[in-house]
Amino acid sequence: MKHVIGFASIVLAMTSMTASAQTKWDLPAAYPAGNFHSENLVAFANDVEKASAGKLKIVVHPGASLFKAPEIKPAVQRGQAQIGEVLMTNLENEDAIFGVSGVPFIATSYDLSGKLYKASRKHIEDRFAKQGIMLLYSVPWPPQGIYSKKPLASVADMKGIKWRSYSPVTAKLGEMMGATSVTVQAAELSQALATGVVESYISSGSTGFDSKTYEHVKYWYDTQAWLPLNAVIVNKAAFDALDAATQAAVRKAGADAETRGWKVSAEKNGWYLDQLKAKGMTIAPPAPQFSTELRKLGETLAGEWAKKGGADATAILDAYLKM
Ligand code: PCA
Repeated sequence: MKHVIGFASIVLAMTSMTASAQTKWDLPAAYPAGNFHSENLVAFANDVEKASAGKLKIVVHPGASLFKAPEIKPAVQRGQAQIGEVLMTNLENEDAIFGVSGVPFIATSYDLSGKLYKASRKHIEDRFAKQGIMLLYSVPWPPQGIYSKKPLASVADMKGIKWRSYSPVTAKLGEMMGATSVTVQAAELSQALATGVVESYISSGSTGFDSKTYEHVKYWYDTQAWLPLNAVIVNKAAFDALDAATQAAVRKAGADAETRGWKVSAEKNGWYLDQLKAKGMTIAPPAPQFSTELRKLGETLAGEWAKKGGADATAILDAYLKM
């Protein structure tokens, strides 16, 4: 018996030694495992594990399996998750500046989005920092276009349509077009389409593909309205608890993931749209009238955003326009 106890305590001591040698972080994410953002997170986690010689293991939990989209930021802030991926426009009710990449028709290409990100990054970083959060890296979704069951020639065609929103601005846009807006996060979108709760929404080819929107919807209008950014955020206390070499590994892998993510997002955009076409969808530019009307609504929304964002929003837009 004495021998058994002795053996057990040796095993226990060894286990706690391994535990202290390796730190494990959970990384909740809201999008499916096959999505390019999620694949990039896994590549990032692998890079960190390699560069830290196994000292830091980051476990990616895609598909809103650990926390639902709106719960991820609070979870990271409270330290329930050490790191997580969030859609920044979702945070815009908290602070307009977080929503800058979701303002309609300000940055409508990868090139312009990159500039807007450059102009706004410091402002966003400072806001997160005040909440004990570190902004590690950011990657855009492909350009946003409008999915619809029926063909759309003008904003009037949106009247009374059941519109899915994913952020405050997308909800407002739906209402301005006369649609009935309901907020549904990506993880519940397939079901909302299947049950008829949703018949139209604005998003990328990526989310249309992931949610099998093509099973219910025939049209996607390539409005290129904006390219919203996902951000990977870290609990600062958890980061500070790492040794300097591991911190450097996280920063380096984050910077690499950012470069890779922007590239893959742009490359895969075409691939996603091809998949939608292959499934029988019509991918088309918006009719001139529809396009003009949408831009008008966008101007109103951008004006409201600039007002809410105050001096910082003005500083961001000024810097952006000079780039
Ligand atoms: N997909 C996400 C956000 C933007 C996008 O392209 C979604 O529709 O929820």
